[in-house]
Amino acid sequence: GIRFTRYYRHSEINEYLELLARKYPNTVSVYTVGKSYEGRAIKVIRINNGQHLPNKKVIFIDAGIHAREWIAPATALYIIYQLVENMEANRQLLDKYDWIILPLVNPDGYEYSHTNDRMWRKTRSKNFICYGTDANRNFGYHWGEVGASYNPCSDIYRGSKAFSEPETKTVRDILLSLKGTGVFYLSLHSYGNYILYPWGWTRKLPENHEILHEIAAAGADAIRNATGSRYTCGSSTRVLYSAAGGSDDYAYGTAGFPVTFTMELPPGGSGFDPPPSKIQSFTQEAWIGIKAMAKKVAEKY
Ligand code: 0X9
Ligand code: ZN
Repeated sequence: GIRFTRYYRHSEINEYLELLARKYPNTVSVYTVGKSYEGRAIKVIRINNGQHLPNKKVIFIDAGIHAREWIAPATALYIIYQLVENMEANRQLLDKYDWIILPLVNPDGYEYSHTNDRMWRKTRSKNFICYGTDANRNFGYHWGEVGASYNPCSDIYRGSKAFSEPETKTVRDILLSLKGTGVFYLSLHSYGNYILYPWGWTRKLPENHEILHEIAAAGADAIRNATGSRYTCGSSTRVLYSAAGGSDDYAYGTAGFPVTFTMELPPGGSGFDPPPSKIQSFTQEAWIGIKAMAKKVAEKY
């Protein structure tokens, strides 16, 4: 079975999803939704309560947009593990929503951060002189307007155009396919202990910002009560910095998700590398917050 005592590689993550699909054919479906620049399979898992009702609302979670943020894919795997292997405990949330989870958006960068450069952030597409686009500056909502670079060698390179990367196109297509049924989009990143909502491209607040804040605060409160860890909640621009082209802004602004968050998980080691001994407690704690947020979302949408 899966263990949360080390970081899994891309092939192991995909193998775990396929294993669950074989073990639980009635509740789990796994799809290859795209290929990375270097040709790696990008897979999602869809988790259902077994009833397969039409037009069911969906929660969509992704992780690993940024290569070096290893605790994010680990958390996605933990969520998958809990939802699939512990269905009774999550009955309410599975009766109301199908959960679609994409644990590793950027497998090329993730593998590169394992084999060559631990601090790699971007994709691995070739530019004129440098490699990689910041996938979280590449989404087509106010793309490139602020907090992004047009220098291909920058760590926050926006790409040659919106959705220049196969990896961001893959997420875009999932988001658009969920227009109408998708109610909650969560993108897992690290680090800093933040629960961020739109916008990242402007200081203005979105129309339902009070509800967004209430949902984020429910997550932060649940975590603080369980472990004492503190999360800061607020709009990306106001509590962190402005940066356009993020997946959260696109999901909210174009794909019509009423609730979208970027969750910045805790630091460890030099920041992006919590030691393996921390994986279990960090992922468990994040899941407590995510469940609380999903329950709050269920009161509203
Ligand atoms: O800068 C980012 O892409 C995210 N922080 S990270 O340290 N993981 O790189 C924050 C993104 C917040 N959302 C938007 N700016 N849209
Ligand atoms: Zn990130």
